[in-house]
Amino acid sequence: MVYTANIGMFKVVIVRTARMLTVVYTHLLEIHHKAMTIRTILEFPDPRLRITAAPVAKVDKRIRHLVDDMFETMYEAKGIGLAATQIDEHQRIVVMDVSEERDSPLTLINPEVEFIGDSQREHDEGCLSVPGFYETVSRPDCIRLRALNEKGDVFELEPDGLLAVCIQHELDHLNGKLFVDYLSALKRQRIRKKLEKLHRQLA
Ligand code: QAP
Ligand code: CO
Repeated sequence: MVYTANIGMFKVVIVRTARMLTVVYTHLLEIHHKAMTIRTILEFPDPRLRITAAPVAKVDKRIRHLVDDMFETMYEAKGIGLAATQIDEHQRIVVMDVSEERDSPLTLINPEVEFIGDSQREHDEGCLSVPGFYETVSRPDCIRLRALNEKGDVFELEPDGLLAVCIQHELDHLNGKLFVDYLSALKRQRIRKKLEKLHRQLA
């Protein structure tokens, strides 16, 4: 008798003979399709962070693969959000996870944001592309989001708090904008000089 079982990512083939129950071989299932890559994150003041991303025409296998790479890259870097622009892919895709448990992935493709009401809120922001710097930014508090998910289905959200801040921050990336653009020219220049120095030392 031959049995097969899926245990995690392994496919196990079990052969039963008269007195033995033997696992004769295991092999990786789906590893080819699920292979993910941690990608390099561009850092300020890299001019490629200023490129406006193009809409995704069709959510296909290649887009889903890119989304997987983005999650892998974001989680590895301990980020809560990453826009495709930050890994030099100029398509309108964002991945996020603002949960403490790191178990609530959210994919936004071709996101559109509308501001509801006119209350603003201040929040400390950082950015994987501006490592080591955190500054207070004021943004609209309540928004309505419309986007496609990784299956290509449209969905809507009316987030507030950290999720609303993060969505606006990531959508800015797709338009070539960074949180440092909301700071004074002096603060922005200081950050740029410090990062340039760091990049020279690492080169
Ligand atoms: C955007 O930013 C954001 O400097 C996402 O050394 C941040 O994930 C929106 C990070 C705050 C709203 C509030 C930054 C990781 C991650 C760093 C991030 C660092 C390591 C930033
Ligand atoms: Co950012």
